[in-house]
Amino acid sequence: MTLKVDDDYSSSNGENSMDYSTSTFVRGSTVGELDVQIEKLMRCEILSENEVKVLCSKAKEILIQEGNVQSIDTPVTVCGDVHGQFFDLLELFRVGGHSPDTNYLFLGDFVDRGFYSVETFLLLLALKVRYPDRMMLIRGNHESRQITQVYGFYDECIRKYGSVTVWRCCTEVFDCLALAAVINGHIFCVHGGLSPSIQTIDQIRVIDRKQEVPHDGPMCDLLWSDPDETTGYGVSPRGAGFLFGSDVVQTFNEANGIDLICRAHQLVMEGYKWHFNESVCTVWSAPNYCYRCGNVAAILELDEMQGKEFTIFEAAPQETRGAPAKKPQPDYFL
Ligand SMILES: [Mn+2]
Repeated sequence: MTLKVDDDYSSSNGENSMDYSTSTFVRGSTVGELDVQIEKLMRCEILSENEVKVLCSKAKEILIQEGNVQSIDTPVTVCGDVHGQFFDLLELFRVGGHSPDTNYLFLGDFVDRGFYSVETFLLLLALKVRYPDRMMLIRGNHESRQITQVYGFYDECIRKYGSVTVWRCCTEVFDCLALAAVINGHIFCVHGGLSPSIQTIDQIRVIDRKQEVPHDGPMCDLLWSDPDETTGYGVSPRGAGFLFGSDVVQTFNEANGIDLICRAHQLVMEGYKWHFNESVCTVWSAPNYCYRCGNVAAILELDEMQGKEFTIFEAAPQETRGAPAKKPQPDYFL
């Protein structure tokens, strides 16, 4: 099968209850070391191969303990695809608040397409290890060995490290990422959408997720499907997942006590989009996608009073970016 792509912590009171003092040990290395790595990554500098190995192994330990469906309380800010657009991720943090002051849920597709998938993914991962309850990461269809070999992340790892080691470490982390999240028990969050193989959220909880994204089946569908003006399920033009209609959403939401499905996966020029009488929303967090689409991006801020607010942001100004934006675009951008 040919896979086609795109184109298209909970602290319930928001208080810092943990002690983040530099003497604390986080799984074998000091918080101080981790903080230094985060500062480095925030400057868009890569970590050494050895640092990546250690970071990935800590991240796997944390992620594998999480359920397939993460339970999250508000306040939390939900973000869509980032796709290696590192300087736009910094813009996202500038607009949405820095971690750990703001709790985040990222809906996957951290890598591919942009020039800085390595720095983007490692920064999010370092923040996950540093603040496990305040940084939630779930898997997108690009967090896959097959897709990253076509859309840029693999090549970027080879270019920046000269070997496949870092790519391999990262893909092992991908296999540990959760598949979905439920906020306050009533907002279902997933990268793509629904699956004809899944009627209840409990069915997602029992999937064996620790594997490469399969070409079909429930795990694949969650990461690949899209809402569409259709009835029931339809064939997806992406070659994976399904199109799902408003009737499917209504049935799923009623069966699971859900009143909103929040997903990413599709470029929307306005940064976010409501579907099906506000029972589904798409959040897209890669402004000027692929450095050429001209779209704005959005994040969805959910507060403790059931309030929902989309905040729009634009691409980081050119002068705050690194030089590589001027490099000729590789084929996979076309
Ligand atoms: Mn996607």
